[in-house]
Amino acid sequence: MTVHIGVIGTGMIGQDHIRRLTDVVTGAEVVAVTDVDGARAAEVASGIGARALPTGQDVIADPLVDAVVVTSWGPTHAEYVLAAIEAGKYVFCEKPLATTAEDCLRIIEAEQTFGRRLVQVGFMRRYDAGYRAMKQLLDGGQLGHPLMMHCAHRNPTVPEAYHSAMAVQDTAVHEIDTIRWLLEEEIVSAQVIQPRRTANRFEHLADPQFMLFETESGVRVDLEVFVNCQFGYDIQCETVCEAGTVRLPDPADVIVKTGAVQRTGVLQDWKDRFGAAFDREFVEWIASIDDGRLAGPSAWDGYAAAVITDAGTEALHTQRVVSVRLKDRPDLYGS
Ligand code: NAD
Ligand code: ISE
Repeated sequence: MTVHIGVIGTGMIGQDHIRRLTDVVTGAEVVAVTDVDGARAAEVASGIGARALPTGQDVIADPLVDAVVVTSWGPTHAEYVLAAIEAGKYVFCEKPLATTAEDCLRIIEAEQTFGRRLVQVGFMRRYDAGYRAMKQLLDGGQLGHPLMMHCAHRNPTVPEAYHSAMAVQDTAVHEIDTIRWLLEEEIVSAQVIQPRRTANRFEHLADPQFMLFETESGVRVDLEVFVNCQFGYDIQCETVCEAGTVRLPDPADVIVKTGAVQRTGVLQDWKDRFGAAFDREFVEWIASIDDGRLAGPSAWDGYAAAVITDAGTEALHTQRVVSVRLKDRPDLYGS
């Protein structure tokens, strides 16, 4: 069976997902796209023989569209996800699910009213081979209980529009999801410490930031977010357990020895670092639609991430430890 997809938002990641749905994933076909930049949508559509429709609502309502991919700007996500649920269509939404916890709750309520899961959120690290190997080991219990995690999320540079709260809202949100997923427990507090600022930044931006999270069982997580580190896109994660540690590998690359120096390359962006994870994310999303049972990150995961990033934003502004308070998890999202 071929799943016919409509894509809302043909910017950077929208185009990348359209490419993988067209060239990498079998059993999927992008049949309609839209963007507020109509010329961009038309150009993308003509490249794959799809139709460019005027609005996101038109894509969702299109009878030829079975499932929707939302890759527009974050503040527009909730409206499209809610409309897709209303239409009874599967919807894959890039992070964030919504920019407020209240909107995430509206999505959860709509999905509960519908009666089964339709929403998957684009937390692609759950599909990365290194993170998956780490999870398998932690789940197996050979290393004992996790006690601490040390993480780093480094980008070479960010554009001027990136502001200090985006360090948690846009960047650390990926670790927030992976911490919850790896440890299978909720985060209960967040703290943000501001070290000396790099000179390689815009005046308005607090960079780097040092974040501390605590989970229900008392696992402590430190996370360095450094989005103007200059040297590359670098993701680190080490979990320290009672009987050993497990750490993400660096992406494989050749080692060059020349002129009395040994060197290896460092990737420069998330598209390369997580390219294989994005591919797997979509392969599994299409397979789960075929099965009629979504298994990837849910609207609940999107809601939890929103509440934790809100706590992180408050922690940044107040310099205090901020508690995280989640609603009770509805049965639809497991225990
Ligand atoms: P982008 O600015 O390149 O693209 C966004 C596109 O959405 C633009 O073409 C814009 O014109 C369009 N758009 C805006 N409002 C719209 C609307 N109402 N209807 C239709 N189209 C609309 O941004 P991007 O980098 O592609 O990011 C898009 C989303 O993907 C963001 O939510 C971002 O957080 C997320 N993202 C996720 C990852 C990841 O690692 N998972 C990486 C990058 C971006
Ligand atoms: C971007 O939106 C992403 O999702 C990237 O994975 C992250 O590294 C970057 O900091 C964000 O701005």
